[in-house]
Amino acid sequence: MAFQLPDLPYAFDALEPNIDAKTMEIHHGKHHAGYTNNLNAAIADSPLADQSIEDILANVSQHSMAVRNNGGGYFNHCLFWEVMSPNGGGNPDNLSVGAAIKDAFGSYDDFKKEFSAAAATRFGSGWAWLSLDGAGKLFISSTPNQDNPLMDVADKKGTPVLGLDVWEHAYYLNYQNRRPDYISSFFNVINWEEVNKRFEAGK
Ligand code: MN3
Repeated sequence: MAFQLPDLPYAFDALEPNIDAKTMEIHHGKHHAGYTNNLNAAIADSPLADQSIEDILANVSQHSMAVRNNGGGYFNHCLFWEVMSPNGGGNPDNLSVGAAIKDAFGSYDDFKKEFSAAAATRFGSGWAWLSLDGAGKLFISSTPNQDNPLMDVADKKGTPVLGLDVWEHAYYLNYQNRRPDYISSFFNVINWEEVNKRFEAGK
């Protein structure tokens, strides 16, 4: 069963002005579609074709770079669309993930500062993550390229509950070189209900 490109859960222009419609259309319809097609080509007629994406990523060091790059790209963007919403933003103080954020980072503002720094200082292309570790505690990390914390090659492994794409293709049309402005806008569209769902499921 081949992996499928999921529909965006909202219209291309739904996240404006934080993320523009043209960027969303190309990002979903070209980039994410490309990762999906290339992943399917890379696993075709191999035992990986019957595995879940999570299982593939957990042993990614044993697979080809095509599986690592496109499997990561497939999973990461599936998560990324879901953790944003036109009704997003605000803070998660009334959710259990909000309590866990306070516990791990001191306050929502401290979390925001640390997550933003991880996203801003990732050199070149990659992602910033909020993830659950094996002990059920939240941590922030960043990964290069299309790597993620589910991969056995990650510096710090865990279950991602929030991710931010900081490849230039995610923001360049609207923000050009102003990655910090894009990061700051991302907080206006975070779907905390979805992040909380992933947090509850991952505990
Ligand atoms: Mn991307």
